[in-house]
Amino acid sequence: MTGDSTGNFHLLHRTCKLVVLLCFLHISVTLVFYVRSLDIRFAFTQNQQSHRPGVSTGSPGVSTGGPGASTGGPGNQRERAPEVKKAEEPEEKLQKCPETSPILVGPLRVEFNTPVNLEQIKKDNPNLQAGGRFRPAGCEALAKVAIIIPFRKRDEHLKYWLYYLHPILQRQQLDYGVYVINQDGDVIFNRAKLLNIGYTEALKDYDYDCFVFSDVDLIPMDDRNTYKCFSQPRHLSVSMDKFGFRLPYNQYFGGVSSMSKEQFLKINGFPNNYWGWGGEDDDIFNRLASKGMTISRPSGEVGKCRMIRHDRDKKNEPNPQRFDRIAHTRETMYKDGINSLSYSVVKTERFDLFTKITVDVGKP
Ligand code: UDH
Ligand code: NGS
Repeated sequence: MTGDSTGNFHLLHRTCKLVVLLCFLHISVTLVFYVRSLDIRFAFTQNQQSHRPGVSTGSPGVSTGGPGASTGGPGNQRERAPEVKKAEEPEEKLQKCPETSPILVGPLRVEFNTPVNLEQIKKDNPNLQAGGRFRPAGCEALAKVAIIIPFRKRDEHLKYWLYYLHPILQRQQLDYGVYVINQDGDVIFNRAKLLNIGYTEALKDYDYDCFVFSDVDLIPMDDRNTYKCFSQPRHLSVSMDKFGFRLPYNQYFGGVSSMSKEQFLKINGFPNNYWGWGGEDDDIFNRLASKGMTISRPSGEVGKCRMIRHDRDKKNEPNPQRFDRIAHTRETMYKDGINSLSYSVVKTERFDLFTKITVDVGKP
């Protein structure tokens, strides 16, 4: 071997060693960063689960993490490195949902000829939580809405209501719960008192700020008719098929309406002494008017809805006292309302699609 080739060999040897060293250094640095990123992602997932237990994370139809989802043990909290905290901070608070949900579809086909069943409705709405609760996944809902349904022996209607309304309410990106207030026994029906009870009971469950009061047989025909509250009390069922898709009279406030907690309390809630059919919705209208509130309504097109046809219920005959009562709302509303409500809860049942509260409302 010549001196020249020996020199070349040494140079090549040293270059190789340097390359190997650089490779090793590169792999080590990559490995360190990879392990760190794993740690951050793990900590972030745990943080999300512990802040939003049981809340769906997909758009309607996609679900991850049910009520049983892990909430992260205290050990994991202690092991969290300071830089991990920094990484999760911007993710902690979800952005507010947009004023108008981007996933609405507009007009809907509503019919009551095809039977629906609860098992199928459950499968179609996998993101619901026990008791018929829901929160949108990707954003913080603008309203926390309790939907109150006065009820007795209308199970077939309730199935259609759940079938149509759950997907609509989810597309409206509401943080909502469905409360069916079931009047126990066979005493004459009292719709407005059941609504007062629904308001009271729902608030024991969650910090709702908006209340939608809906008959069980009314289905909206357009999901742009958002079941939320507005700066004025809202009448939502403004163009019903049974009235030829128009308001029966200007002051009509029956069917489906919504009120914020503040608006509801301003009128001392609803009357408790309308036993039987009719007039309680007119009394509510009088209460609102006497407090200087106006009625907000969607357009006739957006406010279209269908009623499930049915016969008059037993024990809900027209109330002969209703005309006299609505003539005196302004005098009676301060002593008859949420401040004078008395009832007892017979049973509370948390079903997958709704919470059913059976109540004893007393008698006239
Ligand atoms: N409701 C019940 N069970 C009853 C009575 C009323 O669940 O026995 C509830 C239900 O949510 C219903 C709401 O109270 O949608 C209002 O009932 P309503 O009887 O005052 O009003 P609706 O428009 O019927 O349902 C009015 C009489 C219809 C007579 C039809 C004759 N063809
Ligand atoms: C009015 C009733 C309301 C009732 C409305 C529509 O006459 O309670 O009809 O009734 N007021 C009085 O009786 C004082 S409906 O056609 O939906 O049965 O909501």
